Amino acid sequence: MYILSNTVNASNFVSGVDKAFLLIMGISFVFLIGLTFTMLYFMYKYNNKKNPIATQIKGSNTLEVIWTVIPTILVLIMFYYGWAGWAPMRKAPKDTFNIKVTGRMWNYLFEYENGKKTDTLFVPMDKAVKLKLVSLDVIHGFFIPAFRIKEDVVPGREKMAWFIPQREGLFELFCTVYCGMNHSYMGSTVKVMPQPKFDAWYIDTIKHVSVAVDSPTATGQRIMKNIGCFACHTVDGTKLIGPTFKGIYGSKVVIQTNGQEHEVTADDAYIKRSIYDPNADIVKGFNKGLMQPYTGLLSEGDVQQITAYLKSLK
Ligand code: HEC
Ligand SMILES: [Cu+2]
Repeated sequence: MYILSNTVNASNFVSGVDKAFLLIMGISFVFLIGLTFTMLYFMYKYNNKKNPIATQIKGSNTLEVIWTVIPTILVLIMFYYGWAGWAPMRKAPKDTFNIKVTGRMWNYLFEYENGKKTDTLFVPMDKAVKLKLVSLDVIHGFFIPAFRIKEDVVPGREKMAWFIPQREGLFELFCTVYCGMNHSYMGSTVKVMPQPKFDAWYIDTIKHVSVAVDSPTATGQRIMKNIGCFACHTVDGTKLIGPTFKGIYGSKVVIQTNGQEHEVTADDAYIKRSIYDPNADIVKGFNKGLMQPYTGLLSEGDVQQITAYLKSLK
């Protein structure tokens, strides 16, 4: 996969943000150089040997005015460029292509208005794209550096971001907030396609993350990979944040329900309950509240495919 590193005009916000950044950087640089050299010059000119008696300046209106007015003007200029770059980001145009972004430990899920769901963000080129950002657990940070788009994704709130992608290609997408052990898994990609190509991709789908594949268990595995189950579960016997799936089907599991310990057999119903309502029964030795319910994200059919896959993990 080739990620574009040249981001000139990758989105409509690049020039505004870059202008503010370069201006502030430039002013800081001028001050750094200016102050350093002034300091060195004064050290030379006013040292004790050359200038034994120090001159005291008491009350100078000229100086007061200079060091009040000049910084004020500089700060206002910086504010103006910052504001001019930021304000349009808060006001999306009316006609947008809408995508819902769900952040959770540890992946982003992108849902389109036709029901398509992906783990890579697909967007049409030269069209305003509006994102609705929600988090199911903790605060995540949605960041597409090439587009100069960054927005906190806060649980219990709905945030908005919009942009017009202007270059075809692949761009990086990050979570900027350290959100737990596998925070780095939240990295993903944005794929920008010209409108006709995008349309073809958009129409040509079945509803779910999955595509039908030959082997009876491959679909389940693919669904789980796309939605991020393997951030917390393995299939090789290793314990991560959640129990391993190796040999899970039909095994005896000790769980706690409302603090009461008891043993159940991991059958279809148990697996379904573990996916839709994971915090009702907690597997002994694991923590509550880490796995979030997948209600609405996985259909009954998806759960059946997942169960079929888990059954195959002897
Ligand atoms: C953020 C980490 C995390 C993610 C992501 C996650 N789980 Fe879990 N899962 C856990 C933890 C922790 C437990 C143990 C506590 C409990 O029972 O809720 C668990 C328990 C389970 C169990 C019961 C396991 C057993 O040994 O009895 C099943 C089944 C399960 N998860 C399936 C899934 C599936 C399927 C997905 C993806 C759709 C998924 N999990 C995604 C953390 C996660
Ligand atoms: Cu995150």
